[in-house]
Amino acid sequence: MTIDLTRPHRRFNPLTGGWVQVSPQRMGRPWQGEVTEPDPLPPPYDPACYLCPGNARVGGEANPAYDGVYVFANDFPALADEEGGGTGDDPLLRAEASAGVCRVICFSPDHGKSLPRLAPAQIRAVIDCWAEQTAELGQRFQNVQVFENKGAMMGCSNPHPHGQVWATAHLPEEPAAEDAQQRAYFAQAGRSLLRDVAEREAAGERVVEINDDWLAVVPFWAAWPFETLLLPRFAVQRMPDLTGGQRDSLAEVLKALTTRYDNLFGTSFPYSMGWHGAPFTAGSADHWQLHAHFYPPLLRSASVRKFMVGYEMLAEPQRDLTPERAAEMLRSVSGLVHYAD
Ligand code: H2U
Ligand code: ZN
Repeated sequence: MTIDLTRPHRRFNPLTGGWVQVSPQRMGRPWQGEVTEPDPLPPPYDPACYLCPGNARVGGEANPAYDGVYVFANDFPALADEEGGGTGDDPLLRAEASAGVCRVICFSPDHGKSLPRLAPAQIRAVIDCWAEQTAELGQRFQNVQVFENKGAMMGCSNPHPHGQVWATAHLPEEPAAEDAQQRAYFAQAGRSLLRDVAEREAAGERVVEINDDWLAVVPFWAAWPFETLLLPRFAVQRMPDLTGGQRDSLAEVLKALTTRYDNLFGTSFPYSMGWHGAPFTAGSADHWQLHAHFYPPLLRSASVRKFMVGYEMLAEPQRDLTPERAAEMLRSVSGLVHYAD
């Protein structure tokens, strides 16, 4: 590299085709803005929680006394499960119908235990559920988006560990951009973009967690302070294609990565995470590689968050903390013992 990465520079995100402004010299600037309270650690059962076993949901329906992973149809779905009609023909006021399905996935009956505090076998059950949902909904919909909003800071409505799945007949913007970028790279290089990234990063300074099958790195082009990219170290296009062994080793990496996140600031680390796999579109998906993104908002403590505002909204994402320093900080805390245990 011929440019000085200790001075202001921009980095390219080959997965989306976007750029990020990196400003390492600003790390020391004083902070006089918002300070929010960390989320308190919740009890194992909350009688007022609409996701706990046996409790009534907002719509009135009661959850069964479930003891593992529990999936239900979202009572307030963002999409309608039937084909609407057509598209408008005004090029300036354009709309198109969108159909889909929204479900909620409770990770475990324990209200107080988020992913890092679940046993590996329980995390494996969550992975199996993600894979089943993807396979089932992929038969009817082009895109299946599995994700988790965690923490009030990310707009999560409830601390009970849960995620969501939204399946849509259309391909939404983020996966569409990744589809185009991976396709172009594959056409030009004859190899998978993310397999090349995984190989390039495996021995490098941005690694946070690694085992024989999986690699978690702060990507070179990360926009969020402690953003990570979770990559398989083998070719795989979609979650249902993972073998039992690959799911077990994924459970290990997920537990270790989320334990590091929580230990970093001694708080239940908020984030939005989710999976991107090949869409269920006709034609070859050879250019695709399955992966997960973690986008946490915290910057300097349990209460100081990064805002994506002025310049980010109007120009492009910007960060002060370098991805290399973020990876070093995540590596410096335990991935084995959670602060609350
Ligand atoms: P969050 O993961 O962002 O907290 O969203 C939780 C989802 O749970 C949200 O989409 C749904 C909301 O519509 N929900 C139900 O389906 N039933 C309920 O009783 C409450 C919340
Ligand atoms: Zn609960």
